[in-house]
Amino acid sequence: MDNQRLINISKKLSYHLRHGPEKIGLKLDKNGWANVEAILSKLHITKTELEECVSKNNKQRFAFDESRQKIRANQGHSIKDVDLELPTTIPPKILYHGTVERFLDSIMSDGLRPMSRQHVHLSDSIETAQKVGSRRGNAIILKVDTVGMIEDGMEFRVSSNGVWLTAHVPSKYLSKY
Ligand code: HQG
Repeated sequence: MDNQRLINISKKLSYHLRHGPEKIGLKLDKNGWANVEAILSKLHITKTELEECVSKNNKQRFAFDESRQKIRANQGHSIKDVDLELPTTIPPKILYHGTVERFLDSIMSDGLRPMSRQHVHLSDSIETAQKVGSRRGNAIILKVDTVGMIEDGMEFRVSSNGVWLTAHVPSKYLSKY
């Protein structure tokens, strides 16, 4: 499959598995799984193409279940009633968030909010935060004091593709990198 087709299918998968399954009449279960056969027929793609999208995806955004009959997005959902049931985990002492200057005033007063997604997305690498921020302009990197957050009872989870997730980062745990 050529790269452009791979990207196109991947974008459709991201959208339907995270945000709008109903737009193609797809059903996700409570843990976010969709039936593979349903995806194939609704997106008009072959099983081989779907497998290639999953294995070659640059961020490993999707995963099959053990039976390989179900597929879900590893993170990034906006659908409220999907629960990936990830266990809480202790993160590295510092995590990073890439954003842009125009959001800073709001972030520094209100903290990092999930906005349209279920969670605030954080990374353990400056490089990844840089890439995430650069999607919107000149990236500004924020450091998150996870030790302080955990002491204060906040929780972290990590998706199977390595994105750190939390509900809210109050601004007192944030500083500019
Ligand atoms: C900002 C992509 C104002 C936040 C990426 C961000 C990531 C606030 C935007 C993943 C705010 C939300 C997630 C506040 C947060 N006031 N702005 N209080 N709190 N923001 O896309 O982290 O390709 O939902 O800084 O690579 O940018 O989809 O989050 O700029 O991993 O797999 O509000 O999405 O991955 O934007 O990106 P997003 P994000 P995928």
